[in-house]
Amino acid sequence: MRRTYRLTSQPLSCKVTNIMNTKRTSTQRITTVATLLVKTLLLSCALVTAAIAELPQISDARVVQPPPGATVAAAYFTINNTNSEPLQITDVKSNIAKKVEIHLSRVENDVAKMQKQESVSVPAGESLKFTQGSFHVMFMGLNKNLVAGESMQLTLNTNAGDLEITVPIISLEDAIKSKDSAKGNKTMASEKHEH
Ligand SMILES: [Cu+2]
Repeated sequence: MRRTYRLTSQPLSCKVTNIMNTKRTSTQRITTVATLLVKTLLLSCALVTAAIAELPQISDARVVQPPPGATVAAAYFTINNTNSEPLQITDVKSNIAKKVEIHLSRVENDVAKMQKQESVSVPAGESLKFTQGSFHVMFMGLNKNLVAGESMQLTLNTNAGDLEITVPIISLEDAIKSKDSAKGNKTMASEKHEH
């Protein structure tokens, strides 16, 4: 059975409250108990961190709200492969469009083109940016209005399991502010797709 993980776009962290600092103890016995508790907390945190470290981390996920009438949109994010094995993204799925594919943008003879990728590999311990002008998840034949402020679900099928990501939909203005080029949304519709 495939493993499915729900990922948020926030970095995961592990909080440990050091009870040694919050509880002043007067007897040796209580201090020992407190030390044991701290050790247990630290150990369980270390175990949780180890388990999480095997999962890829997704950050900065976003879809720019397409202009009215647009039939395509693209999702961008950064994926960090914290595992010691290469990560293979083999497929992408979402119910917001008829067709969902991984694309790579490139410029050939001054013409911007996008090419479907059968899979994308992220080397062990490295991260890969899905971004304007590079890798992106392309939604073609949108069957849902994408509204800024809302979010959409995207599933990445990988060799580490299926990663379910909640992707915030952002306005073009916010995208420009965060350096996603405004040009991007226009060229996205006019760029040629090769399959
Ligand atoms: Cu594309």
